[in-house]
Amino acid sequence: MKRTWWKEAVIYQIYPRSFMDSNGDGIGDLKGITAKLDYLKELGIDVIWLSPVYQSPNDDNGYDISDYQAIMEEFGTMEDFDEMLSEAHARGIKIVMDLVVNHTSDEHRWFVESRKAEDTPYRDYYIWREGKEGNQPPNNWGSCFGGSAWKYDEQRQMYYLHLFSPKQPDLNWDNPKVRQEVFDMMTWWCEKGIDGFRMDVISMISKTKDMPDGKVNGLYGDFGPYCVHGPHVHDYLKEMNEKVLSRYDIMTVGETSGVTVEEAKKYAGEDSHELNMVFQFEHVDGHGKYGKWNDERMPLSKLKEIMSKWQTELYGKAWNSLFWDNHDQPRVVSRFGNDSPEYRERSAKMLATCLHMMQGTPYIYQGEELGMTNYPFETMADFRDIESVNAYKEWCESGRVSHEEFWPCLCLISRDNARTPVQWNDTENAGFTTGTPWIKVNPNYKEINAAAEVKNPASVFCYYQKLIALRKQYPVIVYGKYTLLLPEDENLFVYTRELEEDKLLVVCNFSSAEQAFSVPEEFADAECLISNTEEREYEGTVALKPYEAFVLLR
Ligand code: TEU
Ligand code: CA
Repeated sequence: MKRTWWKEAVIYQIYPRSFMDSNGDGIGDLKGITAKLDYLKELGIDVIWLSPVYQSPNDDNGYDISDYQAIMEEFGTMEDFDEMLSEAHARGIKIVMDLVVNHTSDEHRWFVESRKAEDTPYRDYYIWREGKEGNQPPNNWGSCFGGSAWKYDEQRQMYYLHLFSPKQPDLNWDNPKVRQEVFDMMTWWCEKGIDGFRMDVISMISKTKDMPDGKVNGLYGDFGPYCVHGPHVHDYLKEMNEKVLSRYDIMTVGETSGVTVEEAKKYAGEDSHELNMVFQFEHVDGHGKYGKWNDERMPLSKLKEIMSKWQTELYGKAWNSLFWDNHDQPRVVSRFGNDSPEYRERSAKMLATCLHMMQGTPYIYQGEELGMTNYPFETMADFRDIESVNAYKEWCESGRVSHEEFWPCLCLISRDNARTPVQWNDTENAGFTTGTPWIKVNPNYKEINAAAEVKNPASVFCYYQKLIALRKQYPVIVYGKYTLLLPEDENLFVYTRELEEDKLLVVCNFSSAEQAFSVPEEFADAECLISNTEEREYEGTVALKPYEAFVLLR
């Protein structure tokens, strides 16, 4: 298997709005990121995935872009960006940009032109359709953020497609002019010296020509079969690779919601000439009574089956990305661990061990390295995310589901759990801002903050530091072959990794109870690389403490 820098890297995702505010307006910004580069260097990460910083009206917090080659005013200036980029590079940290090109903002000049009644060069830059009889939209598709996926435009007197908010019109990738505009913009950023792209919902850029009603699921029809992994998605990515990606030493990761292993091999195959890797979502996609708004915990055997499938079926064929958290997901220690005072730290370390010893490139979401938890929402006024606010309207205010039923699901799964400010220290607003934060700081910042953790060798931060250092020291962690043990066990996640004569044993107790585990004979005199409890011998049958994790190397 070819060895490359992006296979050996650890990536850190920054959601700029919530990372660090340098000018007291309560909103994170580029200068705030620059001020924290030494902290990231100390953590040991190699690459920053920067969520969008481009000009945007912030209907979806920057995932609705009105100018791809200008910086959002609230985040600073292009000079601030250039300074951050050079300061990161000076520390050996690469910068990967978030490329959001399935859609633009409705305030982008392309859309302003496209919606004009008279013909303009931009007329076919988006997906316009006539409505049905009686002012009905072209079909029954629902958008990810609630409501119909079509909006009627008075000026052009047609409907346009928006798989997300009405302020996020989908681009028409079948139009070669659109593709060339995107490729030119990507080249412009590569010429500035950035180190790659994370590609937002890139699996949705090719739609079928026919757009029939979808299978009704709740209030609206499903657009999936017509808009996800569409007829030309691989043609367009191969074109992007040929015209841009192949010309730079950059890394790419596609956000491919709904991707299967087979599809992933096409997007990220060693010789597909498309992307380097993709994010799959099987382990975090909720399919509960209210769709993703589901408060049932996934059985460990199911989680192990999903993670192991990706580990074994991509091995040697395509490259895995590894994540628990991002700006769209609840905090992993609250979702898959135990965020009680007694077990928060140990379960956070256990989850980190489980993920970081796997095959693939690991992603750390801002605050995950501190063991930050979900937010204790009290009222709807605590929420900022368009998806959460619209979901409550669509499920509760519509009367379909009672508040008592829906509230726990919303609080557990809301993307706002990941968007509360990073907790830097125990001063007011956790040192994130000297102003009023755009979203409330988690009140547990007094106990959970970076200042306390960087100097405490037993902290979650220092544990992540060790995991990152181990990945750099032992190629078996990056390139070793994965094998799951005890597949049926509902409490223990146990697997091995092998590369030449090195063999790892990774043992994670996902339960709040003590569990017996028999260390395989072949690991009798193995070296313990890391464990989340005090030093002890791992041989014979051991009584694992709640959420105990350890790694042996022989
Ligand atoms: O997310 C797309 C996406 O699939 C998520 O919205 C997902 O459906 C849900 O939020 C979590 O299950 C990308 C970005 O990551 C997200 O922040 C944007 O809101 C969205 O695209 C539109 O750009
Ligand atoms: Ca600011």
